[in-house]
Amino acid sequence: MKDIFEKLKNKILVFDGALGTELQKSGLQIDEPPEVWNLKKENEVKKVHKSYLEAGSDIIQTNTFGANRLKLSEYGLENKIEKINQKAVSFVKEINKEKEIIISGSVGPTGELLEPIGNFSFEQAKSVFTQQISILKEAGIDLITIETISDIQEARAAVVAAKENSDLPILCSLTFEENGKTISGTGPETAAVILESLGVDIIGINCSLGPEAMINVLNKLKKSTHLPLSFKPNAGMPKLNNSGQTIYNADADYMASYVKLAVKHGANIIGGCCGTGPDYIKKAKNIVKDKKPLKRSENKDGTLASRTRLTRIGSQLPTKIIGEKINPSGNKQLTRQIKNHNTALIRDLASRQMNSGADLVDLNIAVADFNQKKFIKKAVNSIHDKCDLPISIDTNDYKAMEKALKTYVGKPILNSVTAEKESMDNVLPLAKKYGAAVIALTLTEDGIPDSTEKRVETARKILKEAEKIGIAKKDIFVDALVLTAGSSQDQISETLRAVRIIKKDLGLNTVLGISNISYGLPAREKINRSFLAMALWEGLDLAIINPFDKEIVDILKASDLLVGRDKNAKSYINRFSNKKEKEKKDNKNQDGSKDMASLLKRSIIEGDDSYLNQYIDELLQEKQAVEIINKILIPAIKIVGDKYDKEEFYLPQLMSAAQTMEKAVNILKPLIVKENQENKASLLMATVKGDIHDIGKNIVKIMLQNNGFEVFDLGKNVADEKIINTIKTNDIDIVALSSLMTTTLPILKRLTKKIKEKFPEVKIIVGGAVVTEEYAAKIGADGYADNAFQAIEVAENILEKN
Ligand code: THG
Repeated sequence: MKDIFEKLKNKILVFDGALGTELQKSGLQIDEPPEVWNLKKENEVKKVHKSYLEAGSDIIQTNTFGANRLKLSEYGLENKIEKINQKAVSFVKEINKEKEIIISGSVGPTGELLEPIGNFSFEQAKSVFTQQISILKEAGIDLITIETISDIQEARAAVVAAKENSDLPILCSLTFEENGKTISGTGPETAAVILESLGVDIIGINCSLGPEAMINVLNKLKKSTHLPLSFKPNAGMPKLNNSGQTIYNADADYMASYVKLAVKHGANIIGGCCGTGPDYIKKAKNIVKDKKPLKRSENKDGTLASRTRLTRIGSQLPTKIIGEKINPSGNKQLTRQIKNHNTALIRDLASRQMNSGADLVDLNIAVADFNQKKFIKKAVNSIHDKCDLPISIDTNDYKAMEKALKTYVGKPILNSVTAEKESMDNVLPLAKKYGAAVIALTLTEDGIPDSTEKRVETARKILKEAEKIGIAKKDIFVDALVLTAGSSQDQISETLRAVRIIKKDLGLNTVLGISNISYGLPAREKINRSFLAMALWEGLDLAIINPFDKEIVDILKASDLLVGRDKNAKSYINRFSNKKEKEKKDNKNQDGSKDMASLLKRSIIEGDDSYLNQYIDELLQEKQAVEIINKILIPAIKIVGDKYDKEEFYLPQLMSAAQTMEKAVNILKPLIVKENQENKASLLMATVKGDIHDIGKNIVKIMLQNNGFEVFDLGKNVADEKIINTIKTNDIDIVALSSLMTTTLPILKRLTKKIKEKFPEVKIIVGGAVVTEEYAAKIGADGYADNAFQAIEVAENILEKN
């Protein structure tokens, strides 16, 4: 193989098309995994590879998409993992006689949902990827292609595994939904930033959508990363033909008609996913043959990200706030909670700082004689479900830092590294490995340098070490260290001057812990506010402050206008125009007492269970349990549904709202008088055989239970017989089936038919990402639901009709 990066410099490369759907044409059964054919029908697999080679593919992918131990174990094949992967590589090697093509080792998702959305840990996922990637590497692939990943956290685990076990180039390709985000809410720009920071070499998009919808995603990727881009659309959305086969409606000409556009929007590699074949690849090759890659330049701004949010930091952009309140120093209540591994206050501080204007939240759990490593995962996850801001991991315990890096979904900032050898040796490699930015303190083995010049020198030293291990300049933020004006007045101007020079001479972004300045002095906020304004004049980019001090936030916004970071005073006007000032009654009654109904409603919407018991107890003094459910909880969850539909909320928020709702209902249930407790109907839920995704189904389940249905949940990947038997033994009224993968659509059809034959009175509802209303009608289902809220409506409509 020639160097892929060399080739990418002035050529558009062509990937292959689909393997699975091609193998189905030669008889692969729908519930048979394609990888089995590496053992049973190797000639058929080689035939497909060869057809792509002849069509002009520069990169050919091994038949190993589902060849990880978890997926294989669904078919009892986990013991054959070596053989299946090794043979797959040998097939491509065998046809690659000229050694011209790049052998791409295909690595698909584990099929499990990672924490905090699911229960599978980062470590568990990493271990599954490590095993498969190590086998593929030994077998001789040229490129690791991690693809069809819909959760950025799973991508993180896979990339870290790949980096840890090989030096091969890495292509990481995500799957986006019609709304232009991954299923768990990550947009292309955010994904690009996270993947780039992890050291991925090529970023890609594949599957799920046809080429038209994918061009928009590509366009956004193009603007947010300078890395090469890979583009592998499906041949449109899958449909079923009359004999039950999955078909794709887009033909080769239609697919090829988008190739030119894709190149124009930055694609460096073109291929196809489900439903595409050699005829399309041949046409694509012809089109790109004499096309040159689009030139793109690197964005030099600093970037941080959460799962759903991207924050840019730079001299031309508004100053960003790091909220400092999650810090036990001087806070007895927080200290006590941290010692008890209680996260209530951390959650509360995270969401309140976000609502007060913080752009990031600092997480500091340093309590004396306390094992941070044992608690930090819980602490990070408590921020996850309350607040979608990037975090600053403020600890000097390297073990705890690593744990936080594994847990946090996004690109956080490490707070901090110093110029001490031990610190640089530990922190910098962690930042590099897990894709984080880093705050560099101008601190040496001899303490804080006492002059501007020595501080700048110290920053330069850290920069040099960081660049040595490949950390980008834009990922380093220098903190020239603020001492208290109470004892070190002469140091104030040294710190401020250092900010200016570090920006000018080293070209690095800067950060300061503003509140340090007033330590030990009275009326601290006045000093903090004045000092902030001075630091902003020097060009400070990131301010660690207390966002609950509305004045200091206002001063920051006003200063941004004065120093030219707020073009046309846009955000200043937006913040201080009359209409904004008038809003916010903060859930208070007219007499100033707290309105418990609003607080409970807000808890559900924000997915916060910290004070559920308290709110419900108070409400029960004057309201019936049924009334609380009907008038407060159900309207709250409807608001969540609306927000989800409007794309203001994503899956994690939906999940945590639904879980909070469930907890509230469980508190109230025992109090409801018998007659109201009767279930409306019994309903069976399952994800059909072969389908291992149940993220959507679990939400629907909670919602249905909360709405009075008795739910029998059989889980995921459920065999037909088990479903049939449960209908019989539990006298089921409604069966709700979901399918998230195109390959399981035919099973949905088969099962619907079986159920209708045996139990004509039982009603069937179907749903899931790949199911359409048209398809539901075609297979004879009684209802179709697009989301959890519709599912309830549909189920209730069915009952009314009976
Ligand atoms: N640089 C960097 N990181 C930092 C600092 C810095 N992290 C910690 C600190 N300095 C910034 N954070 C705080 C947090 C709280 C306070 C000051 C700075 C503080 N707390 C009150 C006290 O200690 O008395 C108590 C507040 C309360 O009761 O809630 O002042 O310089 N990179």
